Amino acid sequence: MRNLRNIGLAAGLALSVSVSALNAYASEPTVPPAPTPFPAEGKIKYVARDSILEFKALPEYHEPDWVTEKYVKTGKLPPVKDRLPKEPLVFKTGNMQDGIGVYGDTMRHVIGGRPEGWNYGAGQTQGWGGIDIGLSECLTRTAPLFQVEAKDTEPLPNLARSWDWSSDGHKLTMHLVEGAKWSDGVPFNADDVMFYWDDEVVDPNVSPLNGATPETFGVGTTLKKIDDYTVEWTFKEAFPKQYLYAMAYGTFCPGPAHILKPQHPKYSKNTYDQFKNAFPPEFMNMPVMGAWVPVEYRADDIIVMRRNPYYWKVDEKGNQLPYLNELQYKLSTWADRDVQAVAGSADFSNLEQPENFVASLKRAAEANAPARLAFGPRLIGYNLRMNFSANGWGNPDERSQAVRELNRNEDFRKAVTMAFDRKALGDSLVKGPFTAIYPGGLSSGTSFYDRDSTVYYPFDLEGAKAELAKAGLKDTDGDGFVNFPAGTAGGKNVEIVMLVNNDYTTDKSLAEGVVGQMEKLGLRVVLNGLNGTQRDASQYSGRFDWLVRRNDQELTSVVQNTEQLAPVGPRTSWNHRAPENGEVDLMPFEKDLVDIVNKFVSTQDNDQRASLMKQFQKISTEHVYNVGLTEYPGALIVNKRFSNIPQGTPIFMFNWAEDSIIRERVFVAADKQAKYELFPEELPGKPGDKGPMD
Ligand code: BQZ
Ligand code: CA
Repeated sequence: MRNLRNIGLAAGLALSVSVSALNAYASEPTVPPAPTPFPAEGKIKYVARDSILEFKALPEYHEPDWVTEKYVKTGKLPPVKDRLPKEPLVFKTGNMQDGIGVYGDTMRHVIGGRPEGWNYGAGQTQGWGGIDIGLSECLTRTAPLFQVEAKDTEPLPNLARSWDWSSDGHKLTMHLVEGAKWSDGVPFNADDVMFYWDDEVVDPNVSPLNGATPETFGVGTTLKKIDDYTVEWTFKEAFPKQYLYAMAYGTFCPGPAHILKPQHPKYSKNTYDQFKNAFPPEFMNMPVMGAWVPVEYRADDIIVMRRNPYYWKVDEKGNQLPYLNELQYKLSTWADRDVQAVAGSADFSNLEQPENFVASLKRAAEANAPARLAFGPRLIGYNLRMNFSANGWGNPDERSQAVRELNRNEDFRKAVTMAFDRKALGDSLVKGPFTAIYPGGLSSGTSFYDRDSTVYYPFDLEGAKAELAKAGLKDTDGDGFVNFPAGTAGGKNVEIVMLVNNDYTTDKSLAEGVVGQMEKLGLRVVLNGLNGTQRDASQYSGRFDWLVRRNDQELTSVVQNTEQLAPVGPRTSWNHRAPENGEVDLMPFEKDLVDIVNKFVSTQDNDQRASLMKQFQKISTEHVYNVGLTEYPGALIVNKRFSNIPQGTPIFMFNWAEDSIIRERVFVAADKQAKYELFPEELPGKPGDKGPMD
């Protein structure tokens, strides 16, 4: 009602005041309304960080009987104890909800992405949905930290089993797991780490998937090999413990140097493109450190992965993990993943598209429902992001350049944010208590969120139109859409091209909502809908004016992908990067955001970190760094036959649930095992061979 009163008031006064004074009565910035309480089911059981895992030698080791019979006794594989590190990673039973597991069965995923190839380090996607998460082991691991209190936590050891800081805090010595092997039996060591760092992160011609750049680990940071199992980081700041998060999934997951290096342009006649595409989806048995290896690929149908016989993790009884012999990834759509998971023809889904909430809830509530469905906190959110680069990122044409200049105009951004009826946007996805008014900035579900530091410009179409006029835009030809000023882009209607991920109904629905609501403001927005892979390519190269993008870890956890909060480096922000060989043309408030993020990274004082994030939230929302659209809770759907699914796992926080549930510890009790395995008693073959080992 507040808005109506405002408009009434403003209209009443309009008789006696000029348009310019009208702005004074546009609804004043305020804090977002308290979101409808949404009781996240499955309360998280908080545990101590060191109660999850450790590295140690055990008196004996075990493997599935068929591995011994078919592979070890026939000499095809060495005994399991020779396939494990001296001190493997041991998952502690106390942290396993259903205890020690048994071998057998498969987990059937459905995904909406498609594999470009297996060269993750050169930026190829494998189709998302947990494939790359399952293949890639990274220096540290953070996804399971959802169950550890935020204040006293630190990333878990993984490929890096321990680390020590120098007394002045500028050097970090990292000790790698010793004696672990790639899935083809070749030793893992510091050469793999250094190839990823030197030839995939630092090499400006290579962009790893999930966007790691040298600045992800701090401007000026260096890394060097000390010996086969030791590497040493050198940082400009002292004790920047924050970067241990960047050494987890997404940004530090080394590939097999023995396979990749020979294809890299620095060591071959290949071009960078040939390097990136050297391992197409048909290249089977790509060596991995992950628990499962791709052994079968049928385009638009399925990817099948079989257990890695050299996997370097065990349970406390010495059983080599994983318990599940196989993972399947049916190549379909993201919406189909929800449908199949609740129907029982698939085993797992992150319910993240509100259009599917009601039907999924109904099916999961039935007595014979095959799957459990549990909502978590409101951590799924969407932002409209404007391209702030006015110095060439993405090579804009005259029209696009003019739009970017508008994007950099605060009156224009205020007009846009005030023109959004966020209640209507949320209701267009799903009615009920799920969606909340989200003005942008940090997710309300993260521990760093502070509502009082969040500036919200309430829906006020008249006020928005006044702001648009202040930005110098008028509808000079009376067709309902404002025009560029004469002499800019031919004085034609402002036309904004908005990049959208066509793989999601939700992204498309929100984008259509944006087009409709901007039309009421008098702004013409044109959709550029691409599939996920093409959308990522256009976005990373800056070929967009506006972008509708689902929030990533920097807004849902703050400590993961922190560099993406602001343009702290030339290629770290989602919507503001440097052109080829230039600087990022930061606006004054962006400089403040960069300073805050840099301070956040180099302090471990929890109170200071909390207060820095309040400052970040205030500045970024006040200056409309991004335009929030909506936020809501996701739900985890897992087939009931699986055990060791940690209670209350959020579908997204430090990473997605495919990582957080720790799939290598998940098992199916013997009496519940189904015969879904497609390659029973088969193991991966040699790199490049077709299918499993013959
Ligand atoms: C989860 C996730 C696991 C990427 C992807 C996809 C890409 C983005 C994002 C999500 C999918 C699922 O998200 O939607 O539930 O399974 O894979 O990686 O949206 O297009 O580029 O950031 O994670
Ligand atoms: Ca016009």
